[in-house]
Amino acid sequence: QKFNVAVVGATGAVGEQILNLLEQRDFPVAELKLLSSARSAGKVLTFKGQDVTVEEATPDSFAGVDIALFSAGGDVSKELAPHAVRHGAVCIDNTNAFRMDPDKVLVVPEVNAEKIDEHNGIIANPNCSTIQMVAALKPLYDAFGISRIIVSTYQAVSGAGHKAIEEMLRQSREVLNGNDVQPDILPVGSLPVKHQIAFNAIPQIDKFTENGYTLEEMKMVRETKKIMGDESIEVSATCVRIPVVHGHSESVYVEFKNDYELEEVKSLLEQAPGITLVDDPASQSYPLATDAAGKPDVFVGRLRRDLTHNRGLNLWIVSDNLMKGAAWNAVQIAEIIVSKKSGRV
Ligand code: 11C
Repeated sequence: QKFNVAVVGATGAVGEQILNLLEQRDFPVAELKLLSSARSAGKVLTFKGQDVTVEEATPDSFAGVDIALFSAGGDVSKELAPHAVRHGAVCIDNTNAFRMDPDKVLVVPEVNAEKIDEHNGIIANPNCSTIQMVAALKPLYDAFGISRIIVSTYQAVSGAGHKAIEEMLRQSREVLNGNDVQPDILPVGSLPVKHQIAFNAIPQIDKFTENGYTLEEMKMVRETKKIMGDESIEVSATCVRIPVVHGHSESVYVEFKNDYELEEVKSLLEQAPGITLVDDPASQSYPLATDAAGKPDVFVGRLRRDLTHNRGLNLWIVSDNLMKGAAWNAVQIAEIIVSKKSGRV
């Protein structure tokens, strides 16, 4: 059985990876619709050797579509996903539009795949920095319970799209050539103040909220509780943009409810789906963004018992933000949906 698939935001950084994955995974596509804003409409992309012209996304673009993957920004999803649902499509939405809506499920297959069956037409894909953290912590949560998480992130510029990547590379060349830098996009394109990202670390991702935390930080707090299905987990986050192109890195302190052994943690992570353990200080082996780039897994290492709390564990979690953090998580969900529709599970 094959399915009509629409990719909304096909020319963006995430849309590009979704197309690559649909091709590499030989996803059962009958007809593929590539949709975008009016600005990008008319571009020609290639899928399995065939040229496909990008069309402007409108409420009627979804007639006959079975699965629609959205990654064109929250406003586009809010406007168009309900129309896709009206036309009978299942939407997998990569934006912040529906994540915290109590009627919408928020899914990381390694954590709560069972929620897919409860969808009302829209399945929300979490924020990249949340996905990699919960995927790594889930097996530990199941074994020991989690009372508290304190996370600091080191996030790649690709999380802010193609233009942010170009800006980082351009600024790096300017600095190396001894020229002045004119920041243009980061930290937030729509805000008036911009900061240099080349050779810098910017402790702001997305806008500030009323409590002094940024929206990115609050996404990590709220989404973690929803995906884990446990409002009692205390989460505190500091999110920082660094001049890396692909791959978010995270320093995570997790406090368990029960006692744990480090060897048990290692063996749980070794067996966990989608997780690769890279943890050998003797050979200086630990996860690196440059190794994670382009790969689907979440990489975990630097495991060590906290020096101040016996039930505390420190770890380093790295994943390609455009892969497991966005496109791969969405395509994984789509694969589960088509297996169910085809009666394969
Ligand atoms: C970043 N995490 O790295 C953001 C990108 O809510 O899906 C993803 C934003 C989102 O800038």
